[in-house]
Amino acid sequence: MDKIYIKGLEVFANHGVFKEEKNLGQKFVIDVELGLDLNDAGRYDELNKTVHYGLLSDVIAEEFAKKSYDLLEKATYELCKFILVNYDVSSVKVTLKKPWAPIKRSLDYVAVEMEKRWHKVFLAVGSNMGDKEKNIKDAIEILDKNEEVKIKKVSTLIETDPVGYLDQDKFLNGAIEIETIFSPKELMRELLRIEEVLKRKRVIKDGPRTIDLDILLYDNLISDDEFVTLPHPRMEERSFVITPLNEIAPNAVHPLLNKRISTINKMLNNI
Ligand code: PH2
Ligand code: MG
Ligand code: MG
Repeated sequence: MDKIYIKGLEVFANHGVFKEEKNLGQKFVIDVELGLDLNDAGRYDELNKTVHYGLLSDVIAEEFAKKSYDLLEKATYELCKFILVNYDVSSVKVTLKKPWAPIKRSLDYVAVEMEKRWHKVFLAVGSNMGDKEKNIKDAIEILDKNEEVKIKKVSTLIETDPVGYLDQDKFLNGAIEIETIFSPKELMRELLRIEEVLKRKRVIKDGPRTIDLDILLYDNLISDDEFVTLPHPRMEERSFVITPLNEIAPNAVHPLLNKRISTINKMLNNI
């Protein structure tokens, strides 16, 4: 990945745990590393194909001094998020140094460093209660309003027979491609929150629901975490997941099976 660096940007601001730090302020030194594709700017010599580092330095300085946080961690995190959300970059690394930290020792500085980026994620969506299409549209709209999520593709919604618990209405199912700066856990919490907003009640396992939002793939991550198991454990067995996913991402690769979605789709649907 190509990089743009801003190193040693000095900003006077009021972040700190102690009230003296909040009142008096102090010097901070910020290093920023942007990860982005600079090929076209290199080839065509056009400013609008890259990020203007002069303007960005001013905006960072202004944004950073606007707030007063307790922790270097919080100030660093917020700066990463601000840059990812407002600039066309795929990753950002911020190092935040505090050379005048109130420590009665001789030291150069204390610092926090964080790296954040946009992750490519595929979601499954399903509904078999109430106005199914509206439930799914509403869920997508709520997701889209979140600045930490970008909706990239939405599949056709297909009607499917219930799988597992059979004594329930037909489902409407689809797949969604998003980019997000949420971690898997944060994304799962956000999906559960949206399910709650849309009045999902957990009564019967695999039973009727106004909305179900599942994380299928998160980059090519493999995880046995109980809260977010990745890839989604039963996705390759479920035609109601694979069929819409195949429409929007036939060439995506299942990182455990090491097979493309198009291949899994052919095996599953006997094509
Ligand atoms: N979801 C389930 C269980 N069964 N069947 C269909 N057709 N569609 C679903 O989304 C679905 C299901 C558990 O999440
Ligand atoms: Mg599900
Ligand atoms: Mg679910």
